Amino acid sequence: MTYTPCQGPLENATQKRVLVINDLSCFGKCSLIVSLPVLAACGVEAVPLPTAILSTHTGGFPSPYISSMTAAMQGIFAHWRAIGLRFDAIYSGYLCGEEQIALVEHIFDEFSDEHTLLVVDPVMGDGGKLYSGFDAAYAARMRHLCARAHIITPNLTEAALLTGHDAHAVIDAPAQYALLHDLLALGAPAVILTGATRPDGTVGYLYTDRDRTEPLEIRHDYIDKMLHGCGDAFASALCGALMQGRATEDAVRLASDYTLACIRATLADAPAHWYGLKFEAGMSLLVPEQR
Ligand code: PXL
Repeated sequence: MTYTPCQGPLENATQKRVLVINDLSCFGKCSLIVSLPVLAACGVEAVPLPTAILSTHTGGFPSPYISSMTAAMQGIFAHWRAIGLRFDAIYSGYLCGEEQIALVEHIFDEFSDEHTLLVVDPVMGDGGKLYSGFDAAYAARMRHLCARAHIITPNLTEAALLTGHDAHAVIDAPAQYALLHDLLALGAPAVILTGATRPDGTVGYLYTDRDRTEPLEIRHDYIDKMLHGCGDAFASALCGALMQGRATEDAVRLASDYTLACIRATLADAPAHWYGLKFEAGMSLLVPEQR
C-alpha cells in the first residue's frame, strides 16, 4: 500500500474542532491535561498546541522542570497552515512570554474567520499574585490578546492586572461590576470573571456582555483552598458547551456546575488530593445525551 499524504479534505463533518493553546504540565491536573478530556466529553475534537512542557504546574512544587515550546509552536503552525487546517474555536490559556502572545495573535489571524470562536483565558496569576515567570509587561501585553477575543475568562487577580484595579479591593458587588465594565472596555464583547469572592463568604462567576444590562451571577460557598486547574476546567467546559450549540448563559451555567462538582469531589478527598482538581469527577455532566 502506498502512503498518500493528506488523503482528503480536513473537515470533520460530525464534530466541532477546537484548537487548545495551553501548556502540558505532566503532573498536577491543569491546562492541557484537563482541557483535552473535558472537550472530548463534550463531544468535541480537541487539537492541542503545547506552549510549554513542565514536570508539574508552578504552584506548589519546588523548582519544576519547564521547557518552552515556542520553536515547536512555530513549526506546527507552519505545517497546519500548509495543510489548510481549520478550527471552529481557538482557546488560549497559559503562554510562555510575550513572544507567544504575538504568535497566538498570528494564529488567530491565520486560522479564524467570522465563524471561529476565540476564547482567551489570560492565565497569569491568582490569589492577588502573578504566577512565577510572569511580570507586569506580560500583563500589559495580554490586554492586546484579550482585545482580539470574543470571550475572556480572567479570575479576579488576572482581571485586576488587566485593568489596573487593586485585586485586594475588588471585594463587593459594586467594585466587581466596575471591574467587569473595565474588562469589557478592553475590547472582547463578552467577559466571564471567575473566583469573585465576597465578604458574605461566597465566591462566584460573573458573566456579562455588551448587550446585558445586568451580569449573570452564579455563586456558591467560598472554599478556602487554592485548587489548581479550576480555571482550566471552567474555560474548557465553556468552550465545549458553546461548541455543543448552547447559548452563552447556558454554557456558563453548565461550565460552573461541572467545575463545582469537581471541586466538591476534590475536597471530599482532602488533604490527600491537594495538588489539583479532580476534573474527572463531574465529566458525566458534559456528555451529550445519548439517543
Ligand atoms: O492552571 C493554571 C496553570 C496553568 N499552567 C501552569 C501553571 C498554572 C498555575 O499555577 O503553573 C504551568
